[in-house]
Amino acid sequence: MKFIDEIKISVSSGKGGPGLVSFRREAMVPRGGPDGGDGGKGGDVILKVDSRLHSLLDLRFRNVYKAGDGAPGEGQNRSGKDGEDLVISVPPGTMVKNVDGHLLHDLSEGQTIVLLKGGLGGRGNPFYKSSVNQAPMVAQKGLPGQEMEIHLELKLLADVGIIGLPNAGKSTLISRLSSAKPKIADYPFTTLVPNLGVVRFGDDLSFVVADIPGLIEGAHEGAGLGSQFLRHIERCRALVHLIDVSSMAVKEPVAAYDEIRNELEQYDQNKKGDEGFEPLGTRPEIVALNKIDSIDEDTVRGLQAQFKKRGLQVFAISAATGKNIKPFVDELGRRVFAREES
Ligand SMILES: Nc1nc2c(ncn2[C@@H]2O[C@H](COP(=O)(O)OP(=O)(O)OP(=O)(O)O)[C@@H](O)[C@H]2O)c(=O)[nH]1
Ligand SMILES: [Mg+2]
Repeated sequence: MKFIDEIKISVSSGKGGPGLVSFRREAMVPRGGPDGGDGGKGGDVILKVDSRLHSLLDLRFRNVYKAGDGAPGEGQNRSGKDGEDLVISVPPGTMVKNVDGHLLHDLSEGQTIVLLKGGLGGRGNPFYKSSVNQAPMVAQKGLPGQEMEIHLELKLLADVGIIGLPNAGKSTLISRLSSAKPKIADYPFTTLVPNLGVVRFGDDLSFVVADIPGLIEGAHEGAGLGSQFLRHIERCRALVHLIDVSSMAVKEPVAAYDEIRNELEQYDQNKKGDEGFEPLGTRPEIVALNKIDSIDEDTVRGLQAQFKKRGLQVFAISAATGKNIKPFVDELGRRVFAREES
């Protein structure tokens, strides 16, 4: 089971700017002393943890990252400008390894590290001035930057778990929401292990959704395949409870809903008292009625009303056609990020 997001990038810090050879020129001062400025320092490569990030998705589009070089020194003892630091934002939990797989850093919330320092700028010619050499014709070169290839790895934890009976369309939904490509088929128990997908939200946010094998009655006692994976959703901030509302569904929508809810509650009972356990039953839940492409709109409205009457938040979607997916994802994203802001 691989729940790891990983990328390989090459990073380099900036080189230092060269120092300048220059002499003061002023009216009335026939032979001014050396006044070549120092070169600017090269930019550092900095890794900064941004808790709003949930994946390495944003780093996929480039594989070479370079900080700015320092500018050359200038006359009148003016130092060259320092090169711009390169700041790479990564999600909490990102592990930084070298090409040999050796762990260099394990970055957690709030951390910022300088991975590579920029080269120092060279000194201008005043540095070489001495009693015997009042007019040095030399200045230092800047020091080179550093270069390295790194592997970034992130163990994914799902933010949202999709639960439901077998064949409800959970895998279809995750393939609609993300680039995950799970197996989809028109029979139950297609999914044997959980799939994770990274969902883009807004311009620069993303969250992780897990599709777990279908749950059935008795899951809390180990029936079916889903039970052993319920623990994967223990860390999810929100649950999507997916319900097949097509005529092919094995259960009426409300009965299907109750069956799964009952399993969650039994699971919670069994786990009650375990250290750090937060019940699944009280987790924020969004009901998604799926396969609405296959039934008429009145029926959809009637079903929605039934769920609303029970005080549930309900969306009617089609994972297959994409209908109503946009507002649904927006709500999921709001749920995921709401807690962090508060
Ligand atoms: N008409 C219609 N069919 C859908 C929709 N979503 C999924 N299906 C079909 O429903 C069947 C089951 O889909 P899956 O995504 O494999 O369901 P699952 O919940 O992951 O099933 P398990 O992994 O077996 O628990 C497939 O034949 C899908 O093509 C939908 O929105 N509309
Ligand atoms: Mg599946």
